[in-house]
Amino acid sequence: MNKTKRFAVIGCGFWAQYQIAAWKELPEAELIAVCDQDCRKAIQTAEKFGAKRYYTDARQLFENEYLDYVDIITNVETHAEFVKMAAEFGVAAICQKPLAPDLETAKAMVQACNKAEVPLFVHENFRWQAPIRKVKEIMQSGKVGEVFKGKVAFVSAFPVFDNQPFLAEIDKFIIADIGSHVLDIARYLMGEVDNLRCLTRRVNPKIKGEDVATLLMEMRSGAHCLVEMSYASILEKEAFPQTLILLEGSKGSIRLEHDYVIKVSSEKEVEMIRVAPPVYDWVNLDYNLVQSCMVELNGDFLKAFQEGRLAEITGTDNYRTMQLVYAGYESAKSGKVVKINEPEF
Ligand code: 89V
Repeated sequence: MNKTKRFAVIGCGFWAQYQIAAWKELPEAELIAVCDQDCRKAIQTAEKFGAKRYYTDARQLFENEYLDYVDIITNVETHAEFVKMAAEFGVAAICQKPLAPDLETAKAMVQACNKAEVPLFVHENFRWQAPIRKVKEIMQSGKVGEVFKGKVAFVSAFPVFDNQPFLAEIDKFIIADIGSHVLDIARYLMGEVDNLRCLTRRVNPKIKGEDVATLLMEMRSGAHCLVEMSYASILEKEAFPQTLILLEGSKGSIRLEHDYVIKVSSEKEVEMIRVAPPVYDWVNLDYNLVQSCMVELNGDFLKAFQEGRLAEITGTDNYRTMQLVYAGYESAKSGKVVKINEPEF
C-alpha cells in the first residue's frame, strides 16, 4: 500500500509557514499545492516549500488536484466554506482552530463531513505539547490518586498582536483564540464539563475583544477546574506560550511550572522532572513550544489517514471544546452558570 499521502494547504499566512514546515518533517506527507486569495503569498509559499502548483481559488484547487486531504489554515470565518467544499469533493479536511465562529456553524461542518463520509479533524495543537502529554501520563499512572481539583492557566503579556494583527480586530478574542486551546487541555486532562461560569474583561484599550477570561467549571467527575487566560498580565516571569497546570489528587499533586518543570508531590516526597519540547530549525523561537508539537499532531493525522482510522482530535470531539468556548461567552454576557449538554449530531 502506498503510504505517501497527497495534501494541499488553503491559507498561506503567518501560522501556515510553520504548520507547513511541521508537515515537511513527515516525509510521507507530500505537499501538492497551496492556495491563498493573495497571489503573492501563494507563490512565495509554494516556492518556499516546493509545492508543485499554487491557486488563488479553492474550488479550482479541488477541481484540478487529486488529494488525500487538505489542511485549512485560514481565518475562522472561512472555515465552514472550505470544510464543506472539501466534503463536496470527498477530500478529508483538517481545520485550524477555532473550528467555527459559533456552535451552529461548527455543528453544520461536522454534519456535512459525516454526510459525505469524509474525516474532519481539527488542528488543536496545545494538548500535543511534550510536557502536557507527560502530565497526563503521570496522572494516568495513578500516582496522585483521583484528581478532585485542577487549574489550567495561560497568563501572559506577550505582544501577540505584532505577528497576528487580526487578533486585535475580532470581537471575541481570548476565549476563542486561547480558550479553544486551554479549555481543550482541561477536557484532555479532566474529562467532560457539566457546567461553567465565566467572567471576562478587556484591559488593553487598543483591541476590540476581551483579553482576560476566568472560568470556573464543574466537571462531570465532580472535580472543580479553574481556567485562567490573559494577555494583560505583567508578571515577574513571562510564560508565553506555556500553559501552567496544577492537578490536585487524593494522593498528591502534579504541577507544570515555568520552563517545562513538572513537580509531582506526595506526602512523602517531591519529584521533579523537566520535559522540554524539541527545537526544530524552522520554528520562531518565541513560539517553539506550540510549533514543535505540530509535528506530533500532524503525525497523528498522517497515521490516521494511512491506517484508515480516526485521529485523536476529530470534529466531533472538538465540538465539545467549542461548546465550552461559546458557553464561556454566554455566561459572561448573562452572568449565569451555563449547563453543557451532550452534543447531538
Ligand atoms: O495558536 C494560536 O492560537 C496562536 C497563539 C499561540 C499565538 O496564540 O494564536
